[in-house]
Amino acid sequence: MELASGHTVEELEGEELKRMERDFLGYTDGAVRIMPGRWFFPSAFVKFAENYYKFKFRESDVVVMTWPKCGTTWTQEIVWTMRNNPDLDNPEAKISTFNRVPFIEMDTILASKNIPPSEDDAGLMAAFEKLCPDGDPKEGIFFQIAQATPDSRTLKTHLPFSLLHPELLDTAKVVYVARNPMDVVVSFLHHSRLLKVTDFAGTLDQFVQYFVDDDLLYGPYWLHLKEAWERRDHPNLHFVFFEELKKNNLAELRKLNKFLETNLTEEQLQKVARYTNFSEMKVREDQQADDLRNSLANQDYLNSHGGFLRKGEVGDWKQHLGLEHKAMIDHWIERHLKDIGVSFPHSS
Ligand code: PPS
Repeated sequence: MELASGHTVEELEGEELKRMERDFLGYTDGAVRIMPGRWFFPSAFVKFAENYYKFKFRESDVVVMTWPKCGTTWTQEIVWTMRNNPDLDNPEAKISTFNRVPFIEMDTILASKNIPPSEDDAGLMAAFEKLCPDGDPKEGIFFQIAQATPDSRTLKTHLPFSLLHPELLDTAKVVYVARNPMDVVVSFLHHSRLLKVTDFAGTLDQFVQYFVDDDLLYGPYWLHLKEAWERRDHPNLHFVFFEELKKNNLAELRKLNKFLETNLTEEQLQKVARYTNFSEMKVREDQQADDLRNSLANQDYLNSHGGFLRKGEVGDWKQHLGLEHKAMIDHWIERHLKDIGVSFPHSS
């Protein structure tokens, strides 16, 4: 089967599918690899692939693009706040970032377990009915909300450039965030155990193996990064490292100020920095826990291990990964990233 992007679909089957369904209890409806690339998704991706590829970006859009767990939520909150709330007086900020910054392919992620029963989520459906009065929920609630959101949109995606509109970068601004793979693995393991859509039941060893085999949700991190890195000189692409954002926060915000053309004063940038630091965002996460987030999480795991904002640190992997895991990921870096020329600052 050929997709609008020219990719073909390979369905997982046989022993491989059985193994995946044993380790990821959330994969209840099959999974696919999108070729070339080996991008890995729940089967529902196929239904929405053309919508994503043809998604109409606008000149006023800012798209925050990352592989999972690289710092999307943090960056989208920074970008949204810089653009919409630099004096911290916009009442819309009370809505959770999850609902202010449309996540383009969320319908695909939720479809594997068909949760939440989206049409029972009153807040989400109210937003859908307001923005898409003629919309059909079956065609993707999140996708249609993203499409119908008025200017100036700040959008979130984990999709790689090759699965999105080829003119994305000539149309809209993209902020790409990269993070060192050791911390990404630890963060993604937490996420995959926390969320019902993945519900990872395996061990840390198995999870690291899935990572180096490029078999986690969204597929190869290195290829995602490569596609962005190759475009880094495009004037509409701004490349950020999680580690720099953490270490030199204000300096990174100044760079974003220039890229986004937000013209914020130093005082406003300092306000944004404070408002988006880990502890402040964590307080808001707890206060804003909405129906969707609650219904997405395994409650026992949430109560014992915490929510999406876990640690927010650089180098926390050292508390979790053993020498063998490090060697496997180092080998993965050597094999895939060395030639691309990306190295992660402040990570060793
Ligand atoms: S997701 O679910 O894929 O969109 O996750 P994503 O937002 O990309 O990444 C989640 C990790 O980012 C951390 N985070 C932060 N770190 C520092 N400061 C702030 N403000 C912040 N907000 C989110 C979050 O805690 C996840 O990392 P870990 O290492 O798991 O804590």
